[in-house]
Amino acid sequence: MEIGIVGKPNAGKSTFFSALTEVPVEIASYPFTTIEPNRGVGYIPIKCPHIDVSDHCNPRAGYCKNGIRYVPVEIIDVAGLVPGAHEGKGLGNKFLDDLRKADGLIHVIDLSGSSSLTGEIKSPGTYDPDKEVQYLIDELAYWVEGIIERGWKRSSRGIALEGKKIEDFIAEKVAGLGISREEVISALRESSVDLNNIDNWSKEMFFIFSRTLLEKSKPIIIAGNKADISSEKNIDFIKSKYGNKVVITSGDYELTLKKAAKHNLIDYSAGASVFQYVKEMNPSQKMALEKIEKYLGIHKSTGIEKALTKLVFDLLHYVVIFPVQDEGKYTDGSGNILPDAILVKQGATPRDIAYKVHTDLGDNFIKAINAKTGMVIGHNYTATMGDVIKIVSKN
Ligand SMILES: Nc1nc2c(ncn2[C@@H]2O[C@H](COP(=O)(O)OP(=O)(O)OP(=O)(O)O)[C@@H](O)[C@H]2O)c(=O)[nH]1
Ligand SMILES: [Mg+2]
Repeated sequence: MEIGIVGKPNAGKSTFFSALTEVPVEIASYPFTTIEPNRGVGYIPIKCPHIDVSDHCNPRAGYCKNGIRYVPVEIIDVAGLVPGAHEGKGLGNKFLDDLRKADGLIHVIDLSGSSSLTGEIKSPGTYDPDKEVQYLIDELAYWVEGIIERGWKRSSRGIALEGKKIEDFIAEKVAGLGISREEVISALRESSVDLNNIDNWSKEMFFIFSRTLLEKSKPIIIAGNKADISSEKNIDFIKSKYGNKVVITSGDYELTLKKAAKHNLIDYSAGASVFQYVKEMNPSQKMALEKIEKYLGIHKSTGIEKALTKLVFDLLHYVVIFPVQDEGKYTDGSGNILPDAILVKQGATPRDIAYKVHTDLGDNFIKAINAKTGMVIGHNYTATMGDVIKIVSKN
């Protein structure tokens, strides 16, 4: 699973990335601070099933703290995207190719309205953050369009000659974007493009189709960021307009909390709504943390982990399951408790899960057992969050 962070320059993408991954990166109040992509691992917190059998578990990747398992997800932070990037404005849109494999995107917007679409900084309330939402979707669609249009005329003639189906022709072009043939078919249907005249698709047709394909293949959660300096009016507006597609965030506060926890000033778990003071600190540290405490009292969390969780669970429809060998002890062959927590699509069958664990296990699949109930899982079972599953195979 890979998630990309996108948005205009100075929206706070790298701060958000660093808060999520704890990878130290360059952060500054001038546009295009990031040029080369930053890569790291973020974590999704879920209740750990180890509490059923033990007081601990042995994660191979990620970690477990106070009964909460932190499941790893790859995160990429890229350069700022400006309006007209597809025509070469700013750093252009070529760098988006680093997001080809991303399953979904977090769009960081400056909810405080303190920066323009090109990243110019002014005082909060100067700019309209809602403008960021639309132009970004358009720019991403232009990027997809560019990939589809490459060599289109030449190869579209070939389709007619070879008798190739249009969906296969397009699916080959976009396979590198992680887009499936089924998604191509449904985007062709939904965008009502002319299937009998593909040599003469208008610019508009290409764009509508590309945007539809983008919506299907790369769901986007909006992070209404810099909420610590945003007006209540902006927060209420964005929440009411985008509902469950938006999370209110402060990358800056999350980064401060993570740093304070690292220096043992406070005890704080990623995504939590409270933290505890651990030792004496200087007055300015204390003041900064008290401000964050007040913010958490209102918003319940900094929203950083919540944005990632919401994207993966609610928009991408994934669940976390735990494969084990011993369904009584929740262990692998070496006695490790719940070593793996894997992300699978909601609705994955037991055999899909077996393949996700190991190709051999999928090929030799016999049956799966739900460790919590001890019952064999039927073919009509669909993976549910936190399931512990034993796969029985031929060898
Ligand atoms: N108040 C506040 N400031 C923030 C927040 N996140 C980032 N900033 C500030 O916004 C400025 C830009 O932050 P970056 O994280 O470098 O932004 P970016 O989107 O990665 O910028 P580019 O790499 O230039 O595209 C810096 O001065 C940050 O300190 C936040 O949540 N709240
Ligand atoms: Mg950056």
